[in-house]
Amino acid sequence: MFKEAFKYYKAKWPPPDLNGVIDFEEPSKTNHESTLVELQDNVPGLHLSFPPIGLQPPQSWRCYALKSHPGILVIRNPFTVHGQRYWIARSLRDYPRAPNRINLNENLFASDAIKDWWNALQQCDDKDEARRLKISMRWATLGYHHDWDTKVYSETMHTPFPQDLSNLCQYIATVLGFADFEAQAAIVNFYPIGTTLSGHTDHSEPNQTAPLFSFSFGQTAVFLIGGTTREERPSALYLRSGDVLIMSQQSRLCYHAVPRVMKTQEEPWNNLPADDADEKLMKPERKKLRRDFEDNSNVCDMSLYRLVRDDSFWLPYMHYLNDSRININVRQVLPSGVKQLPLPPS
Ligand SMILES: O=C(O)CCC(=O)C(=O)O
Repeated sequence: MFKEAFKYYKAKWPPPDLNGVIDFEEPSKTNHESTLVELQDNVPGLHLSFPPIGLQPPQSWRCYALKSHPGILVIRNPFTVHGQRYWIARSLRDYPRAPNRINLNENLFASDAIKDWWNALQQCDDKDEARRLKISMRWATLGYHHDWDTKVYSETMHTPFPQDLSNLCQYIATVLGFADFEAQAAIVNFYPIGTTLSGHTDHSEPNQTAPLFSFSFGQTAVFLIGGTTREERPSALYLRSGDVLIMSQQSRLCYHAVPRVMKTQEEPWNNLPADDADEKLMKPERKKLRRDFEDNSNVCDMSLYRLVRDDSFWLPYMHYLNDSRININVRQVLPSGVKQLPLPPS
């Protein structure tokens, strides 16, 4: 069932009928009403204030659950435009650098490693070479680095997790009632249009009860969520730029995939609002918080946050996003209260 659905939505010709894809932008469409539950009154932390810079206040979030897939939650783009730009720039400029790992450096000697992929891409004069460099970037790992061969996390492949991303997840987790969540590992997936991610479960984490947080930016994905076996029929949903998908409880270990990344009509990362919500968030009542951010520059890179407002800085990011999607997929690895993974037997 899962494989068939994957093939159906991946197909170039004939193109799939997308009418059955659950659309959080138009929740009242067709038969989705029976599938989608708007959660507003049941979100424990909707009253919370002081979201991290770049997030709208939770009172304005639209949160959904899927009746057919208990544990799947979706927040429809809770980011401000500059918030989206910040996370896109972090994903492209910063996360593919040491100490994080990237697919391009797998199996290379350290001396041959690409140290700064985004910069190399910007410096590349040869159009074909630049295209190759762009589309060959597929993932970066942060924190506990996913070992694609053994699928086992280890302390020897562990580097500090970015504090800003941890902070973002912690806030969203608290709003949704998962206050114990600790962000410890992430995969940043890069999807040029036409690429896919086939069906799999995420079961490498010793902690499989903590939820998984998945952030989408750029072009739109068709995302499949199934059951705990490949035999169950999956549901298809659109994940658009800014959407946050949470796999919790029964859905944490369910099969999922991205069979299609498709060009979107809307480009929320480019639509600078006439009424600058971010600017308001940085005004007097936020002064103390801003001071906290600046005191601890790790929590949010304020200089990057200012830079993404500048159109000439933003231009190369806009070009990248014209035909690509980015997904930041964050997990807790350790059981609550545990400080590190057991050492392997000697
Ligand atoms: O790109 C996505 O939305 C999903 C990514 C994913 O499933 C993964 O990294 O395990």
